[in-house]
Amino acid sequence: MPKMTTRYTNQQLADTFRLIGDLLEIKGEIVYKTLAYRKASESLISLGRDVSEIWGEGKLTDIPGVGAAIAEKIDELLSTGELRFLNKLTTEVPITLADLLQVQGLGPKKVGLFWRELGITTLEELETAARAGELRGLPGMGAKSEEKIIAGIEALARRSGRTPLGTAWPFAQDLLEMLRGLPGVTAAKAAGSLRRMKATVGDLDILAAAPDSESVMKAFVERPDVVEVLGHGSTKSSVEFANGLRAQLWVHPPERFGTALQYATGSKDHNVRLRELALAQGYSLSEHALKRVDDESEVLCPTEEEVYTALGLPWIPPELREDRGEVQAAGAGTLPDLIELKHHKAELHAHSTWSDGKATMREMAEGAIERGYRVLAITDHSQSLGIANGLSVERLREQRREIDALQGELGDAITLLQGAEIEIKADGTLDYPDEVLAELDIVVASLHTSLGQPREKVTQRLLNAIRNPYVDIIGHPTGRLLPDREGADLDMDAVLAAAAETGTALEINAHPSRLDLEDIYAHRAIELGIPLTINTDAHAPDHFDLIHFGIATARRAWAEPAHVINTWDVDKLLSWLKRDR
Ligand code: DGT
Ligand code: CA
Ligand code: ZN
Repeated sequence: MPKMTTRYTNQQLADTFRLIGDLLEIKGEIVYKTLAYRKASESLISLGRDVSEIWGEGKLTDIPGVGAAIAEKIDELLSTGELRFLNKLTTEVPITLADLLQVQGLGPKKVGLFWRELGITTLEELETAARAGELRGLPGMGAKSEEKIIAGIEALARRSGRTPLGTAWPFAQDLLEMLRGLPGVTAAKAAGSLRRMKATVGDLDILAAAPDSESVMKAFVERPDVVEVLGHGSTKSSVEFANGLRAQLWVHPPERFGTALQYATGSKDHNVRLRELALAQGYSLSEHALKRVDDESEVLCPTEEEVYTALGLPWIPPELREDRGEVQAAGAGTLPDLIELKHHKAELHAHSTWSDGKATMREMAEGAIERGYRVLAITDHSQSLGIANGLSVERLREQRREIDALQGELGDAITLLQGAEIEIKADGTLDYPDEVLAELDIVVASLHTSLGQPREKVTQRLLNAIRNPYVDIIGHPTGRLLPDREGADLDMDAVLAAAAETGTALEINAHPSRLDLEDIYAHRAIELGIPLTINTDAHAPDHFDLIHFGIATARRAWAEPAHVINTWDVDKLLSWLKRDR
């Protein structure tokens, strides 16, 4: 019996073959090839026995729909935990294209068409293109089919449990703007996990201050994008929107807005901690007021600051309110002096048309200058990432000449760095040799492929990259994609220990589909003295504006400006990049 190193359920094997079938079809393979994978997938799901058992008996080809080629792949998966065929396939066809097939009415032909013609690889990009009317120019497409796609994507979002902050946040801003425009409303604010800037939110909690709630509630539940009213009261209403998001609105009188906002912001655990503190000082704290326990007199708090002040505390930034020691720190006067957007002065992970970016280096540089950046690193993909038009060594050197020329034209408006986002390959080696890395001003190393490897193997890949003296930054360390795709199964203790030893910076990738490192790991990185870096991974100048999601994540990690290399003076940053290791 072969030695089994990895456990795969029938379902996982079936999913793998289904994925292969999907990707091959998107790629444009002939139908009978893709059918074989689909058939094997279905057969594995309805099989009454464990595939690994049958494998142990050496009888894989007895399974209906499993021929020699598929049996070989099952064998490879079960004995090595990997499938070279799939690894190679995903360097040719982006794995995220499979998500597009979940959209009602979208088949592999259309998905392949969008990908080849417009470079669309994710649901997010598809939605943006559909909303911008960019699909209708393609064969067989029109305004109607764009609408259908948008509706299909929205229906998908309804099914998934939590919503990425990047989707919820702009939508909440829209709700707030509408509420602020209503007569009688003196304030409107987001609360709950959204105000705490968690990477994903369960539902939206919105607060409005108004002396009279009735007309405000009515306007809210009657919004045209509300598909269901789940509750309609005078202090609280909840609704579901067409995009699948649910929201509750609380309306409170202005003189009680502070306690209401404090309560609804949470988190629950933070509130429990605060109520304990209040009780110890002779108060009960509720969403309506602070009340003296002895004579039941109320202390009304129109603002949140007044709630915290009444309890003898400085105001605590919402991002910290997770009961991770913030109430104690506030009491002791040791709250961190959190990083803010204004401190962020350098973008160190950005792409251009040299690889898969949508804008030229000049356009990227101009966008960075407009936003007040002092430094921009162009970090295009390295050679093995074929799907992203990764740069050969020759093209990399050609790009250097262009960057130098551009720098000459731009003068001291901004400092351009030539970098690369190099692949950490499936075997753990880096995608350029050391002597090429040595020519670059900055090196970001990232995992994009074979994220599903077993913990030991995928961790070792990251450790190799961290220990390479030319690697400055580990980009989006776990590779997770929000809301549902988990990142690599990393041994984070080992990763953090290695980064602490080498001083390699770990990235908080600010793109809302990543926010990776997540807050808890970034917090531990700070405790270990590991430099953090926050970058948008911009593929167009607009993407620079996503940086605030990364800053918020850093704030949730208790980051102060000095912890984040993007805030450093240019000289300090440049000398750090040249540090001896
Ligand atoms: P979510 O929506 O799952 O992302 O998480 P949150 O934090 O937005 O929680 P949610 O929507 O259940 O409740 C919103 C806020 O209301 C929460 O942050 C604090 C407050 N809250 C809700 N239930 C309780 C409770 O049982 N006790 C206390 N003290 N506060 C609560
Ligand atoms: Ca919520
Ligand atoms: Zn990137």
